[in-house]
Amino acid sequence: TEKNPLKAVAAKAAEALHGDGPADGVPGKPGVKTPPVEEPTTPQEPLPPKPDQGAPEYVSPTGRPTGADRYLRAQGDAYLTTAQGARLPDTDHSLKAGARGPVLLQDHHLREKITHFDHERIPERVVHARGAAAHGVFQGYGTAARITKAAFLAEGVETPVFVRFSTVLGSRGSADTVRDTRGFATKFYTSEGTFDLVGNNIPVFFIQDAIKFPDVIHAGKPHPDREIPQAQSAHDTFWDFVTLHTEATHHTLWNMSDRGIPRSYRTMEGFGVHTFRLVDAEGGTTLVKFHWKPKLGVHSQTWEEAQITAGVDPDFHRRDLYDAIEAGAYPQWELGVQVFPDNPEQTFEGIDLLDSTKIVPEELAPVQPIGLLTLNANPTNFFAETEQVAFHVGHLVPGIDVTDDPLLAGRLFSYLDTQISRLGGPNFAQLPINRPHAPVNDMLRDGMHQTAVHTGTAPYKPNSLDGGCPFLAGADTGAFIETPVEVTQGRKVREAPASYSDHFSQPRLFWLSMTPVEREHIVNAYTFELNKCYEQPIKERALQVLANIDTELCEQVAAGLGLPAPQATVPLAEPAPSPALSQVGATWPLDGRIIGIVTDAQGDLDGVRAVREAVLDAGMVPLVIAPTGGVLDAGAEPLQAQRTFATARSVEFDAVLVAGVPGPGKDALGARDSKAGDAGLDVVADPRVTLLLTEAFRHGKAVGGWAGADAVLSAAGIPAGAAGVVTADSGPGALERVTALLGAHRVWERFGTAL
Ligand code: HDD
Repeated sequence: TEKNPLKAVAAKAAEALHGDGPADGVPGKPGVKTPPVEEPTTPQEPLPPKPDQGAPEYVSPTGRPTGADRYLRAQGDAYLTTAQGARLPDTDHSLKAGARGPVLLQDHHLREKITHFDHERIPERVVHARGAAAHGVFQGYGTAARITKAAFLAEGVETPVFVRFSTVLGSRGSADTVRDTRGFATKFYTSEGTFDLVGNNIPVFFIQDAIKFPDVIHAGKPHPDREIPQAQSAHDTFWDFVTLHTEATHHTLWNMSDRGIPRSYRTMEGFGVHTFRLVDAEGGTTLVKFHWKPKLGVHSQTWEEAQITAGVDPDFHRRDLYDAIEAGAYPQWELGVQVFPDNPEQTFEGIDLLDSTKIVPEELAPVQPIGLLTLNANPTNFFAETEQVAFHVGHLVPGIDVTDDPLLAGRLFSYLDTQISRLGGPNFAQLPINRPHAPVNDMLRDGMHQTAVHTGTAPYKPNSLDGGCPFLAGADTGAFIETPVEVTQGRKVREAPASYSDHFSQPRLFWLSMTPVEREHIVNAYTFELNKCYEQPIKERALQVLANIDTELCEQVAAGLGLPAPQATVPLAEPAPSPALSQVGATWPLDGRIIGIVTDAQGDLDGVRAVREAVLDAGMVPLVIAPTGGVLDAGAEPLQAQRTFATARSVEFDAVLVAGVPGPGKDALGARDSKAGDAGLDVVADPRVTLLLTEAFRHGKAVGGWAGADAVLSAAGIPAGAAGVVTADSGPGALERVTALLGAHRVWERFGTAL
């Protein structure tokens, strides 16, 4: 009896074809005929043809149609082709010997498609792998013309730029809001060649000499045996290194401060870190440190907020930058310089300008604005632009030169070197994002990924065949000429200058410049990170480092670790604090701030509409949070929910307002309760609303509402009359009060040791 149904089908098919049953023997054997196979699976009606897919209207995250042709078509022509331009009839099925048969090696389209896919990824950056970028424009104020001949810094000159922000330690797919340093790299496509300012959001670095870079990065990256933790400094190898190598103390302290968890790329300062040498038209030189000052102020998340965000929206900073630019809230920074005389010692007020672990307090050398950066366009393609952009501290233009900072010297080697393996060869400058806007006329030839078709026969100098072309430029024809600084002849040594051994006075300056709430955050950060370490000696060593910064800091962290606080082993200096280092105390513009408005169908929807309009008018972003998605209220102007109780989380909002109920004199809680049945969900009782409000409250955010919203707030356990809790009769009234609070970024009074 025949057990295998396939054989039965085959036999039947063969009988139908040949009428004499299947041939005996093995198919494929010479002389043995293989009968065609009848389709053995259950026949199906073919699926109905798909309707034509019209491109949807693009709606921004704020719920507003943008009208933008943002979805540029991926393909430029009507017909799909191979990479060689042959039109294709099908890209969904491999070429097979029969519908159920083997795939044929002959299928050139299959092989091309899969092979290309197999090679779509390039190695991620060895550091700063995770990033986001934007295009923009830089406008020189002309104020630097006195000290540099750099053309792009002249008055009114507009230069296209591309800026990439990044974290340092995490892989490409890691979360944005981890505690880490942020990169702030700017490519200026100037008329005299490309200038890259490759800085960070922290003005000092972990190490003084580039030869230590592999050490600090190996210590910070995940443990090599199990590759954890991802994008974190809270682990033994990191703290092992930074407590043994105490020149890292200053940078580590900045990391443990709120600077390590920025609210947004748009609210970060940037620093060139090293001292650079500017050269004027007469060859005169000045030493400077570059600063980027964000127009929106310097703001951070709280630590709990950052942790929640890493889970609920790991792309928080990337999304924030993209959305802001798309919404037209273009972020801006002023470029400024601290200016120092170029003296032979290269020190200023006793501070070694060649030591990248030291700042010069702004109170000693004010930051003088020299130009304005505006980011106004998102990348079109992440890979082509953000991933392939190649920065290099050696991309300099006439008027900007380097100093002998040993950290900078190693970087001058490293950046070019890394691009060669990351971008697959020496021709990465030909990639569109890396192409200079100044004319290029080099004699570099061939190599991997050469895309230029060079003409001529004489890519060498001197030559006679090209009439000696190209010629060499001089100072008067725009050449980049290294500044002929004196170099003191010394012995070859592996040593650092004496001042490089001061590892604690500037960390102390930073600590003393912090407000109480910022100090509390620092204590909490050290306590968290060190409690994540397993090794007791590392914790003890870390406490010794802290004792050398400040007794109170050390004692508070020691208490959190359950360890005794050691005494300082160095004299504790008493530097004058630098208020410029603090993030607390001023009032900042509100552009792009996000206001969550909680409501349900029973809420005062006209009030919600009015608040939305007022928020937009103030350059902020309103997001309506409702029990479900969809239209809350049709009306002439439909009110749409942008977030639901399930998708909204407090971390997204800078302030949260609860809509009141319509009509005068109603008890909100009662009104809402009585209608709870109709609406299905009820704002008052919903635990997700309670979570939203309590988190916003705990993170020092302004919360409030109008016309009865106090019942919702009190149901969430938020005490009426607490600092930064505002209610008013109308939506716009409540918004006005919230807006007044937002200028200070957070309701700082609300923080206490319990938060
Ligand atoms: Fe670096 C990338 C900033 C020291 C070696 N660095 C990189 C990026 C930034 C910085 C922002 C990302 C650029 C991008 O978005 O593509 N790095 C700094 C700052 C430093 C610093 C502010 C100290 C003041 N770096 C530093 C040292 C070395 C490197 C001492 C090596 C000796 N950095 C690199 C690198 C990277 C890089 C390996 C990785 C990817 C890349 O260059 O293009 O070459």
